[in-house]
Amino acid sequence: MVMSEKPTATESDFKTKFETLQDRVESAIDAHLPPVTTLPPLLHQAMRYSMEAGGKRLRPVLLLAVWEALDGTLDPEPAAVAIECLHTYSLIHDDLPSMDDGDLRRGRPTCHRKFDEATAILAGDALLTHSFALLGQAYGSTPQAGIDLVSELGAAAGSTRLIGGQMEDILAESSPCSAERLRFIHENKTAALMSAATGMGAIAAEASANRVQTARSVGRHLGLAFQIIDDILDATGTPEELGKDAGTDAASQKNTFVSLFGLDAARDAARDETKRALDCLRQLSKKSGFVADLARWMEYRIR
Ligand code: GRG
Repeated sequence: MVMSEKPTATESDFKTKFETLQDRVESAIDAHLPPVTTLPPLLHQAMRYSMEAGGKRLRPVLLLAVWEALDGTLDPEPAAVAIECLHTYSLIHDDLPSMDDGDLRRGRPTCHRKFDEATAILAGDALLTHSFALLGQAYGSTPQAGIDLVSELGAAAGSTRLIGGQMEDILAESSPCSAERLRFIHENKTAALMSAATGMGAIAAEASANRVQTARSVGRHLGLAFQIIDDILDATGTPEELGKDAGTDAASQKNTFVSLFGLDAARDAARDETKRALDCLRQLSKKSGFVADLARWMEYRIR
């Protein structure tokens, strides 16, 4: 059995740092999205509606934290907003009637329920496009970093990663789901963007290719741990503990790590991925304490 590590910061100190980074993300989102009055206002209202609906901001927070741990000097905020725009587009499209047909997202009616389906499709498209335009505009004076950021995000979001994971998840609803297939879905629907977040943090810090690769591995392991922990909590938590419905995976007969391997194996796998993320962080930087505590506090929820 893999042993867990105790967080080094208290829960309250960890939360304070997390909230500081979240606040930085909120201000950057406001600064880098077109105002709602931009023509056509309906589209820009829908984009901001979904972007400003809260959410944990995990990906941009990770990006900023890795950039800080590597003493970055370029402005990381446009990159942080770009990855959150891309993530939000994927949530808007995932909620559409032709996909998950969701009613609520981030505690509010989904974009297509609040507006209509065509507006939600276009708001998702516009956020996806905006994420790349933003990177191009913001990093034009440091072209190598700009190209690397665009290619990191583009590769993670494309047909072999995020979109491929979503496709496979849809296909797995109507045909058997093997361990390999579930791994592919988790690697791509969840871990690809987390890995891009930590990779982009290192690129915005102009780190060496080796360091960028280590940073990517941190995000990948954190993403896998995050997904398995999410599956465990859905099976074991109460709505009060989770702040959202519990038992939804079992009710919808969803393929999850828990349904395929059972709770004990899922806990072991989550601890193993957390440990791998922590090992990569030790290689990445002596100043990666906040990201390490994020991994440890995440895992703490399944103890
Ligand atoms: C439509 C291309 C396309 C992809 C959709 C995001 C997604 C892929 C599906 C949503 C369902 C899901 C459970 C995906 C796994 C990734 C994940 C855990 C998304 C939710 O991320 P959080 O918890 O959300 O960070 P917030 O709202 O906090 O940002």
